[in-house]
Amino acid sequence: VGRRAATVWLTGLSGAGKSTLACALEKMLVEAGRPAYVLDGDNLRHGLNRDLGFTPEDRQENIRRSAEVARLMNDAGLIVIAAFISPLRRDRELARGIIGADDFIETHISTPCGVCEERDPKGLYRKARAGLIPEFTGISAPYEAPEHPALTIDTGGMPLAHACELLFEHLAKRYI
Ligand code: GGZ
Repeated sequence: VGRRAATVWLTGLSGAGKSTLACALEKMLVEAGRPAYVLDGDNLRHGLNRDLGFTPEDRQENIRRSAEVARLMNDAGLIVIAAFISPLRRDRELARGIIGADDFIETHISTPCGVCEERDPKGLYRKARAGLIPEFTGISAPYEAPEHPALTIDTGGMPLAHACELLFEHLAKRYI
């Protein structure tokens, strides 16, 4: 009763902290008795989306398929936490349309590019700077920040637990 499903859509640069935050929030929700599941771009690209690269067309298809999966999971009652760079506004609008505007919680993980590059957990920024990864978001491909996100979180400026708490509290009003 009173438990709506929703998709928390995390958008932001590689290394911004989307996956870490998504997993922490999933754990927090499940421990509170609320079924939740993470859809992560990096993971889905090993299976469902293994045929896709990083051209604008492939990124759009990546987002479209993943949004369709999120919607199915929402229909099954799960809270979905979707972690995709999803750099273009038009692709996020596509996802919003598939999932349904009422159930789509756009969250900007706004960690600045400099912080992400400093972290560089997988060495991708270094490779991109060396010209080894074409169309790398933030270096050689665009990132369009959301204009009216439901929430904005800079993981460079706060501890993980605090960021997770902000998201949980936002969901608590309607979805938990
Ligand atoms: C951006 C890339 C690229 C390029 C490989 N541009 O931080 P990661 O490494 O582990 O996660 C990133 C992942 C991005 O997948 P998404 O499905 O989230 O992207 S999108 O929404 O734009 O379709 C990054 C890695 O793949 N990666 N090449 N060129 N990120």
